[in-house]
Amino acid sequence: MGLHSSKPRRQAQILMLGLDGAGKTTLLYRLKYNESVVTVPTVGFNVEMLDTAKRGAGLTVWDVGGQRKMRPHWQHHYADTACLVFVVDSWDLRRLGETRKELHQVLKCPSLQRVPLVVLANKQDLCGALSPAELSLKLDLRRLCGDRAWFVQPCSAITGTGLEEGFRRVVYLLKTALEQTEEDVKDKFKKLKGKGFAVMTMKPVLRCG
Ligand code: G3D
Ligand code: MG
Repeated sequence: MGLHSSKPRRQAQILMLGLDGAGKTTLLYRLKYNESVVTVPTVGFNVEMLDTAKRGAGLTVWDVGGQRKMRPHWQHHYADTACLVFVVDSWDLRRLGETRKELHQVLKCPSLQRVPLVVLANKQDLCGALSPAELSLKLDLRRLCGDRAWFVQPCSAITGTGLEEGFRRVVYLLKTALEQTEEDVKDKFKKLKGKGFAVMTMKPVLRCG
């Protein structure tokens, strides 16, 4: 398994976005290690590979920093995205307006036009977190998504609840599924590094689904 296997493995690129503090990095490493990790604000991006139930195929998950100053750089990751995962802090009602604005902005981009969307309604372990139905209304997802395939998955990166279901849903929704190989992923990785993006990790990972 991993980047150095002799047979090219097909990869679907999953772009994971969301405001800073939504729980993206915690979630990624909860999936990877099945334990909580202490995170620092992501400057640049993390990249991890997940296996899927489809033999010889995997997901490459790009966890891109969500701080305000990082958001203009999100667009550099749009190319070849097979599914967009947008992580929301369902408990922080004060940032819902900002969340909605950023999500709308991302979905307007022509290169993401037909890309399916999975919203991970994170932090469901906290009392007062919005349910998926409430979140869909607050983010105006039905209108925003139009005929785009989309789904809202409740989860908690702290307990792990709902994460595998969320990524199973990603696999289910993939349209341009699994067309790329690990060589393509390595090329993209090099190009982004060449543009001066900081990368925090790139390691092969776990089984999902
Ligand atoms: P980001 O990568 O989206 O910026 P992080 O977010 O993964 O760095 O998480 C930001 C903070 O939210 C972290 O707390 C993390 O522990 C917390 N967090 C992430 N997911 C959950 C969750 O599902 N439930 C709860 N209760 N907290 C979560 P700190 O205190 O380190 O800032
Ligand atoms: Mg992060």
